[in-house]
Amino acid sequence: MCKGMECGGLPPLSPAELAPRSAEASLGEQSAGKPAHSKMGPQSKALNRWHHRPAHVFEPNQLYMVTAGTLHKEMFFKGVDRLGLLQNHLFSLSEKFGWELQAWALFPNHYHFIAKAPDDAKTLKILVRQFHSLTARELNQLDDLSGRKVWFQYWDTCLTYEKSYYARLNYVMNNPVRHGLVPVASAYKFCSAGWFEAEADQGFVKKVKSFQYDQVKVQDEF
Ligand code: NI
Repeated sequence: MCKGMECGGLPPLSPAELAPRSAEASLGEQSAGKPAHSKMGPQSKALNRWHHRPAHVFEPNQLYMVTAGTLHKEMFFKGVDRLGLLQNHLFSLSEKFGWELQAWALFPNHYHFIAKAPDDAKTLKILVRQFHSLTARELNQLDDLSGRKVWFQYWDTCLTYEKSYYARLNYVMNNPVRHGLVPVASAYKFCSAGWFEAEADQGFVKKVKSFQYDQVKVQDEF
């Protein structure tokens, strides 16, 4: 039951499921080479969709929700190129570690995603750490600010109940609306809502949309 997900030495924010942790640690955010003071290259072009289909079946103890925010909630990833950078790395690292994305919403100062774990859920920590270090490094190259700390911390929640899974799926898919960015979530490019509506069975879409999510406890004051 969600074993192996250790709480990076910080106290839980709320019972059991929310465990904050710092994800930057050893990989650091130092730029490896010279800062490339240039516009985004091929990254920005590849705003591809996640290619897996949405999952239909709830599997206890295999689904995780992750939320992370930037340091001081700064809007570091403003604009299509920078949000695209986040999305590209999220997609490729999920693939690399065998985590199947089910929902995501990426913003200039935070993100949420829900993913299904591979056999070894411990890789989540490495995935997030790499995600943060790669995106911070590229951002810092763009801004010519080598070594700047970009990410603050992240929280992951193992979803143990079916209802809480559906409610959180709905929560994440509607997050761009909650943050006042678009009237309809599918209009926001850096969220899974459009993909979900297009790829999932309509019955499943309807089901997820029917779940209330006002009571879902998520770090989301951004
Ligand atoms: Ni949010």
